[in-house]
Amino acid sequence: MRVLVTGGAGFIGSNFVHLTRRTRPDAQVTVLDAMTYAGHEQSLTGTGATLVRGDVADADVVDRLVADADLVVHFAAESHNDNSLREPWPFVQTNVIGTYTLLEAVRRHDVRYHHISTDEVYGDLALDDPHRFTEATAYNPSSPYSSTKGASDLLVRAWVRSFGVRATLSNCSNNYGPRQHVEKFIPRQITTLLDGGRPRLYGDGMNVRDWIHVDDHNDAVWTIVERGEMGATYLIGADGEADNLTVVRTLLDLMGRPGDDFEHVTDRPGHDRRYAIDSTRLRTELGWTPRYGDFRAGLAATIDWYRDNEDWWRPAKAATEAGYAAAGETAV
Ligand code: NAD
Ligand code: TDX
Repeated sequence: MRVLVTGGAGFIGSNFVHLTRRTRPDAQVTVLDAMTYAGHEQSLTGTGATLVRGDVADADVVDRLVADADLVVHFAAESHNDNSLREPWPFVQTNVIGTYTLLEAVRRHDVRYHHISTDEVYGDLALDDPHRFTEATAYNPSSPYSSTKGASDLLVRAWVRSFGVRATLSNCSNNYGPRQHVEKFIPRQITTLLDGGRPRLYGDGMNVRDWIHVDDHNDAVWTIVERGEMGATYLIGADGEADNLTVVRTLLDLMGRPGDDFEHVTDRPGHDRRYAIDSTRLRTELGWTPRYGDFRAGLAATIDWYRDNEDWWRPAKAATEAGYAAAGETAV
């Protein structure tokens, strides 16, 4: 099978390529990646994948690559909420126009398509809300990032209904694991701690995210690609709710630092309070279960990865921190 993976030099996409190499060694993988600040060529070392540098919104390169594929898995996106608050345009261009461009190509060439999306399209929940997100939850995105992801999901659904495109969709909760950019919460705190600094918690630190190991996410994606109902959406989650303060305290403990050795900083504007996924549909209809049940052990392994791979993250660290400072992040 010839698989085109967009955004395969990023965090989740590169882990998808590694997982595919381990579990489906006969697949021929081509990665289409614009190699933005978030793309790392090193992340594909040893996978045997062919890397094509190009933009998912470039109809010519997309058409050529889709024509030669049996399956497209679309990870490419501008993915960071804080960046979307500073400069929304690249999010509209890549997440909306890029998805449109891919949909037109898979429609033309009748190629199977899987769309990677996020639980953030559903907005947020109160801390004491007994409900979790399901496939029936109404879209209610908060940020420029999540609204462009929601828009891209709606394009996919329309292309399925109007043109018979063979597509499935998945909306996953917060991923953690190796090769995640240092702008994101967990790698930012780990690398700051490795540098002797103090973790930085937005606001009161009580915001809740539903953490899943990146390999569990990608295993679910393969399950949906192979067994999912055409046109359907599946929510992917591993019952991993934790507030940010607890995550920071766990990292401090694992790295031998006192539990209060962090600072509160300026809150993110419009900061979603809580995400929580009910993945019953995926589990009951497709028989999927997560394998990484122990979040603390997963965090310990992630710390080890960043400790062992400083050459991977070091080049981006100073510029990322300078970006946060320039955006006005200050201790409160
Ligand atoms: P990432 O920022 O680490 O990687 C994105 C990749 O896409 C990078 O390699 C980048 O170079 C590439 N890219 C960006 N613009 C492009 C363009 N115009 N053309 C081609 N390539 C382009 O992101 P990630 O965290 O790996 O997220 C991957 C996907 O998963 C995204 O669609 C995101 O919305 C979704 N998602 C992420 C999470 C999470 O916790 N990180 C959770 C749920 C869903
Ligand atoms: O330094 C920080 N301090 C902090 O308290 C950073 C970078 C974040 N935070 C908070 C904000 C969130 O409550 O930690 C939480 C997680 O933040 P991010 O890593 O930026 O993730 P989030 O905004 O939840 O979005 C992520 O999950 C859903 C991904 O970046 C998205 O791509 C995905 O769709």
